[in-house]
Amino acid sequence: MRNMTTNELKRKSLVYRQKILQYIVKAKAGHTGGSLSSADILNVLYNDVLKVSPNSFSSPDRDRYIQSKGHCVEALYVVLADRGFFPEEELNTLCQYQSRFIGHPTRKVKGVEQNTGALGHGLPIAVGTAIAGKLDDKSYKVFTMLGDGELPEGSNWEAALCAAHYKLDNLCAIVDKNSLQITGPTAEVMSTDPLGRKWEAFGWVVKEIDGNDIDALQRAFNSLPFENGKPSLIIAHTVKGKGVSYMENELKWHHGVPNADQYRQAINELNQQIAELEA
Ligand SMILES: Cc1ncc(C[n+]2csc(CCOP(=O)(O)OP(=O)(O)O)c2C)c(N)n1
Repeated sequence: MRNMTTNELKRKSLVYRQKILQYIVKAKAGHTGGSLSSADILNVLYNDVLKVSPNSFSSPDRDRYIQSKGHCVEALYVVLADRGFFPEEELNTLCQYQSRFIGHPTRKVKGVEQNTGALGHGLPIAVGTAIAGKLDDKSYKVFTMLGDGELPEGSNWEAALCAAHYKLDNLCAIVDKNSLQITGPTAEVMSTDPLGRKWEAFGWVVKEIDGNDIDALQRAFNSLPFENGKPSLIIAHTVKGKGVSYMENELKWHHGVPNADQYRQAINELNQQIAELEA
């Protein structure tokens, strides 16, 4: 946790978006759209919510964040580098032969709690970690972020049942609901709506917010747990490709890599948004 103003956080999200693109271009690979949609969630978590730092990362009392939508690792790496878990220049090796910065989260990178990327694993691990916290009488909180296209994995729903059964009010799951997945709109590939009512039926307390709104994210995280004795779910409505006009809501940017002209335009657009924020 750092005491940053909301405006500082908003600026940080824009810089994070630039860095996500920078390292995806350098690697010539990456999950662009879903990293951009989730940048604000990760920003608020790591700069305003999570009690974890490079120094406390080995402490049993640290808060845990497990990234279930592991393919969007570029966003996580950029935020972890900014928080000092490793030197940012190491991200220049992203996806290169023998680099530990592979295209999905790996515990070889300091700050990463769990190896993920096969969808449907993060929530079950988060549930186990939250149960362990209760058994050990620890006060840490457990957070996990899922994609809406990830939710059809059955393991999520077993974990959802389990979290309510064990009254895991130390657990918060965030669905980055950008409404697109890899092959099409989530509603067409495998509809998950009405999403909130499904989770409520499983015993969770649900809040729906604009997941690209820093204030809304801060308010939601500040009110955890939403109810004592129940796990909390934030449905974060986001825009895939957020911040770059030609990427927003465009399926092909799920894992598209911008060419030189596209990259220049994206950085310019984000610079423009930074200038507007500072005006
Ligand atoms: C078990 C498993 N099946 C399939 C995939 C391939 N895959 C990678 S990303 C993706 C779509 C995920 O969509 P969503 O969770 O909505 O991610 P976002 O749109 O936020 O990037 C799929 C099916 C995978 N990584 N793991």
